[in-house]
Amino acid sequence: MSTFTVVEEQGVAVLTIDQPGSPVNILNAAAKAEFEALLEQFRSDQAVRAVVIISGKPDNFIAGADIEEFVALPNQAAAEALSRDGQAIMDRVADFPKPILAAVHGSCLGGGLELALACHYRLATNHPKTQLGLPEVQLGILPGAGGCQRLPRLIGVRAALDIILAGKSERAAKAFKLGMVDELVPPPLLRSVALAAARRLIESGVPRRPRRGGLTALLLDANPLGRALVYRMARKSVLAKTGGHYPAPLAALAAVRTGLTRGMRAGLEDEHRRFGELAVGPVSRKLVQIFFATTALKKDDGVAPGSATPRPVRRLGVVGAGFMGAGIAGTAVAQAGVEVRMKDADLPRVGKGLKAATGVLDGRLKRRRITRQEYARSAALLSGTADFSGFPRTDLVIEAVFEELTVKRTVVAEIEASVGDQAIIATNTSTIPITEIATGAHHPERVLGMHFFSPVDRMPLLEVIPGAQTSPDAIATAVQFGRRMGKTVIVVADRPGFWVNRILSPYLNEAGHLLMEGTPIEAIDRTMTRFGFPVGPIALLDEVGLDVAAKGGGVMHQAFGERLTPADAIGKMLADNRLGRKNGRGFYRYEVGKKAGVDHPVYRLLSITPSDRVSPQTIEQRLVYAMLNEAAMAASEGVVRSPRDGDIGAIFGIGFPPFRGGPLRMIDDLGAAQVVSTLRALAAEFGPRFTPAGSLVAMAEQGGRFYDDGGSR
Ligand code: T1G
Repeated sequence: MSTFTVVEEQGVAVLTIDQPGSPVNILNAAAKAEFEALLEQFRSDQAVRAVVIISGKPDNFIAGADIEEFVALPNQAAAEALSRDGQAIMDRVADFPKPILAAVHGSCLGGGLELALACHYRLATNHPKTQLGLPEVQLGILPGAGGCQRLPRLIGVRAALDIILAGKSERAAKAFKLGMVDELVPPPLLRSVALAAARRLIESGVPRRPRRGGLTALLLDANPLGRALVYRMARKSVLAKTGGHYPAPLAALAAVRTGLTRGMRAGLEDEHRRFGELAVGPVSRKLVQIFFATTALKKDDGVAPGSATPRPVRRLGVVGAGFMGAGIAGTAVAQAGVEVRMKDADLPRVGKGLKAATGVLDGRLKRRRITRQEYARSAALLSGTADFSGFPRTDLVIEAVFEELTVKRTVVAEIEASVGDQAIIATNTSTIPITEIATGAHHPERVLGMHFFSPVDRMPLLEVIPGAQTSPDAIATAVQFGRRMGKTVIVVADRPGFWVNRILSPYLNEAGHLLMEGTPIEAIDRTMTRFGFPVGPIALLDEVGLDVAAKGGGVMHQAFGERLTPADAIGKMLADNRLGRKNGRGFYRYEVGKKAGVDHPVYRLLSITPSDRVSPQTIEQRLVYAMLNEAAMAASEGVVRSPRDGDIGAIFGIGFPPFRGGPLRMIDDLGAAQVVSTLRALAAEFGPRFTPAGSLVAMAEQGGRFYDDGGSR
């Protein structure tokens, strides 16, 4: 079956790309061969005077090169060749003697955008699903089919680096403004407007594109000295963001620079050489594993396939209009586009909650992620009540009231009394067992946990927690709705701390122990940001809030005993009214809401004299191994359904460094035997809390692993 179909209309060949059996178009070997043959046909066919490339998929133009194909490459030379061949195809398009136009609707990514860039003219629909971008660095590679060369030539080096180095996608309107797209079109008109553009190009050639950006662009983009400054700044910003752990952005920067300094040919050569190096490197391997894991999670409802009928959610109820409730409501209208009814005890509170929920939309409008019309449409979906009116029509209710078992039970009973007999009730909690909350409910099979992370609109993870009696239908409903809210969803067991807080707990405790031994706060946090976490553990405590951390730590200590004994630090901090960032008093100072340096009086408060006695290696080892050990233990208890879920949860929930693949992947990479022997050494020196998990010891003895893929994907 072929990927392309051709229809000729008045001298224009309309080439529709529609890969059979695939939800998206992918430039794999077969598609590329077919495309090249068609190009040769168009070259010699006198009747064809222009070509329009358009997609037959509903919301996708082309998703790029085939990721499956490039992970299977045997070595660097093969990867280099793949990139070189891709470049050659794009060159053929760019040099084609007749105009070729790209008519883009839906995602146009990676090699897909590189193809569009090689075309002589680009049209795109002004639809939110139309996104143009070069996500390659997110896979640990660089745009390897000429993207590092053509994008900067088209839109200027600064705008191009902004996209390439972050692996960003832009909506059509922004892409048009940047000059990536020549014409914006409403979706139903795409084909006819593209045909008209093709005829224009046949008559009068490709129009000259005006240089954009005025004087600044002239100074920075168009002259070598200005560009040298741009490269320097870009490099600095990449290093600040990646801590030097991710080679792809720097390689892409170098390929762009080579091309603009030494010409297109030299640029392409540098580009495919660097692509080859990156594609077989360890970081790309990990990032691709994460891509496949998140893709697989998009199809996993957390129950055995075919065992559940998820309910469609058209109306959501949210009980509790505080910070979490408002975040949930705002994210639900913005992402899922459902009606949301918010309930709290009185109308002033409801009003405040609604305002905070609209805040999510304000943020998106400000960042131009949504248009004014979309803003208005989403805001109109929000309404509030102080008495459960409207709740009989909800399909799912999420409660986000105070973390207190009796309060939550009462609220669940109130919700049950006011909703229809099919509605699912979710409780947002980080510390209370779901089964206990569901006790006393008339329909515990329709009650479950949805643990959102704060701030809800920003944090990408959601833990869904079935109670002892939750039905598969309820689980699948919550998982699917979480995905509609834009979350990556893992289903985890109803054990204290669930997954994320469980593995976080010993790590934060260990940071507390290190601190109480006199390790400076900066030394602890710096060591872990160097390891690759976005923030260090002490700064994280400030973010979470020390009251919240103390409560969570207490629950974990009670559940797991000795091993999870919290350090004294937090109690003393709380006694001094230090709650962290939220009251501007924590381990760090906050000046007008911005984090400043370490708050030195804290040392006196905790009766410590900071010293550099403990080396960064030991700090790292104690913190990381505390987490690895707990992850292994929790995994063996079945807290996560698979190592994949555990690693994705750690990466998306606490920012575990993606290039390390997650804690369970890291254990596989280190080897269970090595992890066990390090833990034993730590236990001998620092105490039994480091005693290796039984499952790890067994794994070490049997030479077992968490993943059976041998680390390849
Ligand atoms: N290669 C292989 N498979 C892909 C793919 C790709 N590029 N893109 C999607 N898929 C599969 C995916 O695994 C899933 O498979 C199915 O398509 C539907 O995807 C030379 C080298 C396009 C926004 O990084 O971001 O070009 O599970 O569930 O939510 O410089 O997929 O059904 O078997 O995610 O509608 C750069 C990656 C490649 C884009 C659609 N491109 N894809 O999202 O569907 S590298 C990317 C996406 C490159 C060049 C370099 C998303 C999507 P299955 P889905 P979706």
